[in-house]
Amino acid sequence: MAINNNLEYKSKLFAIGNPLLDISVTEGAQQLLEQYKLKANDAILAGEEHQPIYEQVRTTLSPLYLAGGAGQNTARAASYVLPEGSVVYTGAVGNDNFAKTLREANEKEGVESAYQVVEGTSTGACCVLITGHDRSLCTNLAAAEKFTVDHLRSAEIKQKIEEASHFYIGGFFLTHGLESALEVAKHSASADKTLAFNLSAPFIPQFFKDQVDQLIPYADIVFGNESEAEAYAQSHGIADTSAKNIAQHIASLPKTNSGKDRIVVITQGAQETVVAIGTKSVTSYPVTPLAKDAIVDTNGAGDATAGGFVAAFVLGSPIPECVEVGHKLGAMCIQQNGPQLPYPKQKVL
Ligand code: 26A
Repeated sequence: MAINNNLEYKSKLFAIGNPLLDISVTEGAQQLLEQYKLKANDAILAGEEHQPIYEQVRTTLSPLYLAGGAGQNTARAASYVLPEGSVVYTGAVGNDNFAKTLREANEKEGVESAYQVVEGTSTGACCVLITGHDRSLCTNLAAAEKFTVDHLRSAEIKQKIEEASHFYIGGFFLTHGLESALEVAKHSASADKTLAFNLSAPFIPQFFKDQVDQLIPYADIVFGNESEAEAYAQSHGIADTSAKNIAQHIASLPKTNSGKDRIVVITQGAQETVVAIGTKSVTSYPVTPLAKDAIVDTNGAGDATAGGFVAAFVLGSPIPECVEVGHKLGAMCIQQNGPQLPYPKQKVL
């Protein structure tokens, strides 16, 4: 492993996103998909028509309540690899039991919860419907979308941002938090730090294209999966929608901090992961397939993969090793219920 050149920073990774509690259903999921007209493999913001689903799941089924929120899952995964005290995560929560569960999960994984607590609101929730290897995510952001840039400007959080060497922003956060995302992004670029960004879901590059386009110039690392990359290509009029072409396209977009190439990582489930580095290279990395019956559920797999990659990157690992650690955490995650990693901890680096 290469030696980290960011030792002067106290906390290595500062992540920001929507803290959510996942309410995960397997038995009865197919019926709910049909009833609420949800796609088997998708992530959406809940509309009016989806609101009864949470109460229905809670009162008629036996869901699992698990820590979620895509950026928070990535923060916990990165912390699984990094030394104690390396990861801080922020986002907005209510003052309730859901937030308590999230804090406990972060604590178990060594992530510092630097939440903005919005009194009088409920912590956000994501209904997760598991059917086979697909997962459908239907989210009520609630407190999460009340996050304000003032929180980042408070003395306490400002200091944590100063102390960090790397930043991670979930694309989902751009549904409401562009101002805050740009605040962190501009700090990262001007201090020559590293910002990682995740496209998060097809609807982000599709419906929040302007926000994505405003953030990407500051991004040193961009993550996405094949359907998010395709949605990006469609909203940007890119005819060749292959993962390689889209990775190369995003990697070569203008960059505020022009001193280092942008790295774009496109995962494709069990198919090879594509990594483009600036205009220099595009490389495919095969994924070691898991036996079908070893897969419990795929919720959080992409987040864990991004977390593994980022953690190895923070530690100064070369790109192939970052990909390998990402793949290992992704594989470990899909063998658990929801966005969780196995304990006792397994060595991955
Ligand atoms: C704005 N939306 C829709 C969301 C999310 C989200 N995290 C942040 N914002 N919708 C689903 N998730 C989370 O994604 C994880 C899987 O990648 C879920 O909580 C789930 O844990």
